[in-house]
Amino acid sequence: DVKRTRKRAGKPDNFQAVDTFLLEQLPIPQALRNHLTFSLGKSDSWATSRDWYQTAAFTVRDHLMSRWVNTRDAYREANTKRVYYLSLEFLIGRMLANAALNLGIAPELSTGLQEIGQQMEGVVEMEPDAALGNGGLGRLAACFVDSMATMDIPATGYGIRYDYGMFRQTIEEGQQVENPDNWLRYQNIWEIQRPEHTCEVKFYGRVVQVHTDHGTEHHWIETESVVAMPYDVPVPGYGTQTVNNLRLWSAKAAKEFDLLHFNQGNYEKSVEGRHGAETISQVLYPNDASESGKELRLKQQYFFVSASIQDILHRFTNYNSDWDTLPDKAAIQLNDTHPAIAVAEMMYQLIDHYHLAWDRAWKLVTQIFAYTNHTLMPEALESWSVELFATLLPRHLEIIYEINHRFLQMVNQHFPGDCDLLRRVSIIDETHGRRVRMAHLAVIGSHTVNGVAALHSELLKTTLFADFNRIFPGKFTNVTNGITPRRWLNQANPLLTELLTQHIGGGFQKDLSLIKHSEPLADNAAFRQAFRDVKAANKQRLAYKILQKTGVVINPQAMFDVQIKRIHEYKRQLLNVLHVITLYNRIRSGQATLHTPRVVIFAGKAAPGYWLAKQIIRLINDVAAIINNDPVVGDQLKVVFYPNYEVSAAEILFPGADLSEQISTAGTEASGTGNMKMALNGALTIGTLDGANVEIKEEVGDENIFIFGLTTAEVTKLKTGGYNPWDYYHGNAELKQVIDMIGSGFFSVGDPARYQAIVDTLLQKGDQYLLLADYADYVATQEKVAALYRDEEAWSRMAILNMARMAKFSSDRTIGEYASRIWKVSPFKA
Ligand code: B1H
Repeated sequence: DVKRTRKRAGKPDNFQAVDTFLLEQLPIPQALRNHLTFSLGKSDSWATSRDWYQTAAFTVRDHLMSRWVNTRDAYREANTKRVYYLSLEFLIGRMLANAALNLGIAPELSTGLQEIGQQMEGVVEMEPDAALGNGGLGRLAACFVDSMATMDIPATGYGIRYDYGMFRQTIEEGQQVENPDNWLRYQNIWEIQRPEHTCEVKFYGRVVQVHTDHGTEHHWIETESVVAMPYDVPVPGYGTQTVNNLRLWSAKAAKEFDLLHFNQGNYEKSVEGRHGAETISQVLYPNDASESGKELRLKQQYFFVSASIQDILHRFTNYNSDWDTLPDKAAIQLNDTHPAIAVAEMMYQLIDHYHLAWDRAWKLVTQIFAYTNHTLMPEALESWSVELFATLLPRHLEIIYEINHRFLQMVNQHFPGDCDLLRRVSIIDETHGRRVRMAHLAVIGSHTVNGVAALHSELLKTTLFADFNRIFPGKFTNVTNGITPRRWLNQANPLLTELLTQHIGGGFQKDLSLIKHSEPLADNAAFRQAFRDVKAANKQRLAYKILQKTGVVINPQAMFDVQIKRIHEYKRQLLNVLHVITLYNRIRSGQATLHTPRVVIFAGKAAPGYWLAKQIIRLINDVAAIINNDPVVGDQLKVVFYPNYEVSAAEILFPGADLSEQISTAGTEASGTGNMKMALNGALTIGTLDGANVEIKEEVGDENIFIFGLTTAEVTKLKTGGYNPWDYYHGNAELKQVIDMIGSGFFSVGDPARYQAIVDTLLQKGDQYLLLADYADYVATQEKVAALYRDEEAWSRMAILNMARMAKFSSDRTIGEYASRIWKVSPFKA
């Protein structure tokens, strides 16, 4: 409190009372004109569409600023407990329309732009996506910051300001090509550099022990430093004054020029050193759900974690003097193990820098940290070689050894003599060379560990973390994922938003439980018609985008069957392809024309090093080329690969979907969130009992979802009993025909071997994800889907019920659970 007074001294008492700002009071057309002149230095006779975007962005930003400033001042003033969400990914997308929506000025902006001859839709499209994430995990972080601001939870997101975000995908001759995402090429209006909050981050060097009167001190010396420069991004809540902060760190060379090299006249060498430091924040690793194992990735993790923990502790010491109150002021959530080094970093700073005793520091750590696990996939579980750790972070390796030593001692006391248990739970994996297991560090350093859907959290307790669940009973819990209804309903689907508002009133944007009031409308024929009209318009919009991006003409009357997500074997895009080819064969054999025309739409990126996933993309495009150009097929079936799936594309794709494909092998998809986005926008789901599909089924009712395939238990049983894909291949003539076509070059004329590897994974290599086992049920269930689609009243009734029963999947509900059960923070109104 003493320090706070000191900090505030020198400011006039009424500083905060200045709460009316002239810029916000200007009529929007006037504000737009001002910015065009005074911020861009242009007149409308030579303004480009990008200029208009920037003009609009500056105008909306003016409406954020005072709330952003006031929110920060109010949190400081009240010295409130805060949540820190640490994530290597924030997949935000575009901000202009979202900020305008959340601030409640979207209609004025739209009419204001019209008055000066511009269309909102076109202006919005000039903004590059902030694609600082891979997929679901990164988008979840973006939905969470939106919800935390909307619910007035004092929260800061910490991440990396990558110079290049997720690569941009183009399709050339059917194949994925990765292009750099130079999203910062033009001025980024949504960030403000804060050089006064710069931190120093150290790497390499060695540790020496220094004996003092107070005991042994550890000095980490001869290190190399990198500067962490923060850029702050405002996160406006919906229908509230709260604007929270997202702080993204950028790496800068510690010395702009290495003077030694410079003085020796070696100008190039001095610039090289700078380059080395700045590569740390240069690019997002694009390996969704599998680890890269690269030294630079560990550097990225430590870089942003160290800067963030320094920032958190500086803020704490500025306003507090008793370390034991730290858990009353800070809760830190680890978004997967990517920031798990924070556990060691907090110990390092508390002990080596602030001179706390080990036990006191450790108690604080375990009261502050919580960890969210997002996957059971073994290839995603992070571990770093002890040698790399020893080189890059020698002091942290010592700290991890000490944490591990004390932990194993504790385990040994509770489970005496169980050496195998000790080996299994140790932070150090001794079986694959010596490696540091980041998940073990995260579990041991956290008070709570959660999975992201009920099934996933149960599997965590019974499989991956079964030992830890015995050691720490009660530490493991579930918090089912959610999505923000601001972006994924209101912004993406304005027509549906308007229709809902007419019938149930507004308010569901902020309280999605209100959407249940649309349930009775499922039985209202006029509403069903209006609902179908909305879907038809969204399909038109999507069909037009598809034409623009791919040149494929599609029939908007057809069922839009949509699978959009990262390309991964476990997500089974290949199973969808097997079904597509089955339909094609049925058409060709003249068995019956398909009574339900379909457009099967795929979108998603493959990790650049994941060769088989890239082959799957190529196969989809090859299959599309054959089917789309076969005159026998005509309008009955079309296949589309929509390139460069990103948040802004998702906003067009989800509202245009009739059928949502959620077909991962049971037990592999931790949650999924696209499943929620599609159901909320009135698509029906065909899916397995995996991830959050299970809870979607519970909400919508068994009769309103198409579930097929093996359950998790059946998958395990089949695998342990010895699964043989050949049995299914020989037992199903249609399946055999489809696989033989892929293997014989039907879709790769002149290059019959092209898809040998795909066929081999299904037959020779054991079909790890059980596509063949689920094929027959999938095809049969698709027939039921097709039949229902022909009954448009029954279909729309069901689609309305899906939408009406999605309340649970608001990320506001999710954040409410984290806040009360894990973070122990309450809303604070600025
Ligand atoms: C999810 C990841 C992920 N789980 C490693 N794990 C990464 C792992 O770059 N990496 O190293 C990046 C991402 N992402 C997803 O999280 C799950 O697969 C989804 O099922 C889940 O909905 C989503 C959010 O919880």
